[in-house]
Amino acid sequence: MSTAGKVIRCRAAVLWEPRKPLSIEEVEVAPPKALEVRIKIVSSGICSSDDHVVSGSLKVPFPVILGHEAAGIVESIGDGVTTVKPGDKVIPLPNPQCGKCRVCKHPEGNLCLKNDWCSPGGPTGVLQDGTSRFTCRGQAIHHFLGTSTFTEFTVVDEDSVARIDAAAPLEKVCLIGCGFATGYGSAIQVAKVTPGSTCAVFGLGGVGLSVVVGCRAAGAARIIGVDINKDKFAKAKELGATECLNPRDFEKPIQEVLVEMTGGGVDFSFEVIGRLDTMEAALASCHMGYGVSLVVGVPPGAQKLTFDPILLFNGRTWKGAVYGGWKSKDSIPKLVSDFMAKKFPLDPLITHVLPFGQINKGFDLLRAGKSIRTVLTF
Ligand code: CND
Ligand code: ZN
Ligand code: ZN
Repeated sequence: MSTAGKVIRCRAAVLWEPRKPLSIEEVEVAPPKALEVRIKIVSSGICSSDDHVVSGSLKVPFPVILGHEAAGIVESIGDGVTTVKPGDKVIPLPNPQCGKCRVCKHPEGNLCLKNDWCSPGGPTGVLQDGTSRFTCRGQAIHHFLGTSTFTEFTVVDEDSVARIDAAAPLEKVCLIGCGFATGYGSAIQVAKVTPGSTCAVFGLGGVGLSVVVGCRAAGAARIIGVDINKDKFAKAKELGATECLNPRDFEKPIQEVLVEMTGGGVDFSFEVIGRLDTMEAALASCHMGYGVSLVVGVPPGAQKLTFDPILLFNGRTWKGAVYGGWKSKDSIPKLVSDFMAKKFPLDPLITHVLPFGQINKGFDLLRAGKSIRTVLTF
């Protein structure tokens, strides 16, 4: 029997307040309003950005349903939706592409002004019409990054969903919804890594390893992975890192080690952790005169950086970008096609697959540094 137009009762992981476990609850998911899409989630990765909310370092309105790296199937659509239809395989987009705002119209920009992240005063946790589609125990539950994928069903704005190849394996391509797209795009199209170049990647989690994959695809000659967890090194080398360093093995700061071992500094560096000290270390690791450093890790809330501006004056470039610079609705389907054409792997990034009900175990594995990506299956 069709569920279109009806409220769906299903299981979702609700985070009632920070620093608590997620709670599997029965929630009500309202039908999509005009220009909205209801999606049956099939798989969802756990990204560090979800954990930043749990730990309290990323501030969003509570209670909330987290999750933003997923794949699913359209269950029903609201009035006026033209780009997807029921039955389509889709990826929800934590960075939307409205196609109409100033950033979407700019050839280089991708941080759509409809992204809830850009709301003046911080994230609102609601869809574009200003309301939520989730309730639990009589209370409205907030959305996260316009996606909320730790639930059997979610509702998103049409700007926040892309139809993908009907043959795509959803339990893998969910990683293209955030971590892979972010890391890979940061290397190939934000930094624009050049053939023969030397790169340093700080942080070898799911996003950092995707930067490594991007650096290799761009033809970098030397890719130096930096992480305090040496257990990440084998996978980094499998994916293209030529060397790996643990800053704790050295007396001097890691930026000095990198400058020495590269004869003056790297061409491109990436901070993929989300810490102020490593952001500055990554910048200082670049060669003066032309080095480019990219901030990919989400900055910790309410903290400021002091750094020596001579680093910039001397010709280094410091950039940042969300979502790998991709204009999401246009690019995500192409990335899925590239995966289907075997242009890059995703399997090495998936270290664990767990049923949705074990979501807290998935977060524990991430925090303990034991997983790259856990994919939850529904
Ligand atoms: P994950 O936690 O898997 O990886 C982080 C890695 O950093 C781990 O391997 C740690 O061992 C390592 N690390 C921690 N501290 C240090 C240190 N002091 N020096 C060296 N290495 C260290 O995280 P992830 O890969 O899922 O995400 C990485 C960051 O990217 C995180 O901040 C996340 O929020 C962010 C991100 C950004 C975007 C975007 O659009 N820009 C999208 N998704 C995630
Ligand atoms: Zn836009
Ligand atoms: Zn993410």
